[in-house]
This record gives sequence, structure tokens and C-alpha cells, in this order.
Amino acid sequence: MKTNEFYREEIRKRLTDARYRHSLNVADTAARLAKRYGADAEKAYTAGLAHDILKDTPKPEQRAYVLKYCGDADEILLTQPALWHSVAGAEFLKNELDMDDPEIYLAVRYHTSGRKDMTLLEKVVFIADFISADRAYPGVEEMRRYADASLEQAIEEGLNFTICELCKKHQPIYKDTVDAYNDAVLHRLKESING
Ligand code: DGI
Ligand code: FE
Ligand code: FE
Repeated sequence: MKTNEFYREEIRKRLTDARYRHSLNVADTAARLAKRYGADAEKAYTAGLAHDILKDTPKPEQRAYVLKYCGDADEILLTQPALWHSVAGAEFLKNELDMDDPEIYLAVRYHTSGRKDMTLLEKVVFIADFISADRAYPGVEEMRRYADASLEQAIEEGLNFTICELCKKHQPIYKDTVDAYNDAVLHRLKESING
């Protein structure tokens, strides 16, 4: 692991000003949610700052990192450029920038798709990306209220929104996104059955 200053500069130099501002906002929101829900606020901040590290890197380079580090990449992953920066970013941080924290790795790796059985830190970063100060889509205020009331509910709403948007555009849904959605819905259904 290198110093915070080292990572901050490595992240900043790879991003446009707007994307770096987004990353600072996600870091702040992730730290706040971490305190609210009992996750490690410092790790949440670092993961939030790092989550989009390769988002502005040329797509062929992102894909090359996916191929290099992710031997089991499936067809959907390999054909959906929007998914590459999270997988490539996590591997890049781990293998090329010596960031050796497994919890931060997972939070970056799954920040776009989610997955079944996300850790608390993964959930915090996933939702921070939806509600950071720079987000202005219709419904963001409602998402912010969900995030303060229940992380689980916010995740279900976020995944519902993402899957609906992808369906409208006739895009494939990555298996981890489907698993994350089913996980969130089943969690709620089981809770209502069990009282
Ligand atoms: O990097 P950000 O813009 O901050 O946000 P993000 O990492 O959540 O990326 C959002 C993009 O990823 C958006 O264009 C939708 C896309 N996406 C998310 N889940 C899936 C997906 N695309 C496909 N094809 N399949 C998914 O499961
Ligand atoms: Fe992202
Ligand atoms: Fe982001």
C-alpha cells in the first residue's frame, strides 16, 4: 500500500476535472454513509475516490486490463464497455498501484454491477455513486431519502432503475447485476414473510 497522497495523484491525473470532482463527491458521500451504517469511513473514502480511476482511460486500454487480469470474463462483460472501468480499475489498483486492501478491491470491482452478497463497504460505495452531490437525474432526491432510511432499499431501487434503463435500450444485463437485484428483492420478501 502506498500513501494517500500517492493514490490521490494517480487518480487525479487519469481523470477529467469533472470526473475527478465526481470521485471526490462519491468519496465524501461514501464516508458519510459508512459512518451512518457502521462501515470503515476511511476505507469508504478511499474506495469512493478510486472507484472510477480508469473511467476516462481509452476503452481499448480498459479492455486490455480486463483480458489481462480477468481470465473468466464472460461474453457480456467483454461486449459491454460500460462495465470495463470497474473491473479494470480494481485490477489496476491492485496489480499496478500496489493497493492491497481486499475490501477496497471489491468495492471498486462491483461498483457498477453490484453482485450477490455485497459487503457493507461495497453497498456503501455502490449507493454513494448513485447519490453523490454531482448527480442530478430525475429521482435523485428520492434515492437520497432511501439511502438515509435503508441501504437495502436504496440498492433495490438503484438496481431496479439500472435494469429498467438497460431493458429500454435493449442492452444485455450482466449476471452480477441480475444476481444483485434478485438478492435485494429476496432479502425484502423474506423479511416481510418472517415479519
Ligand atoms: O462510472 P459512473 O458513470 O459514475 O457510473 P457506473 O459505474 O454505475 O456506470 C454506469 C453505466 O454502466 C451505465 O451506462 C449503465 C452501465 N451498466 C450498469 N450495469 C450494467 C450496465 N451495462 C450493461 N450492459 N449491463 C449491466 O449489467
Ligand atoms: Fe463507475
Ligand atoms: Fe462513478
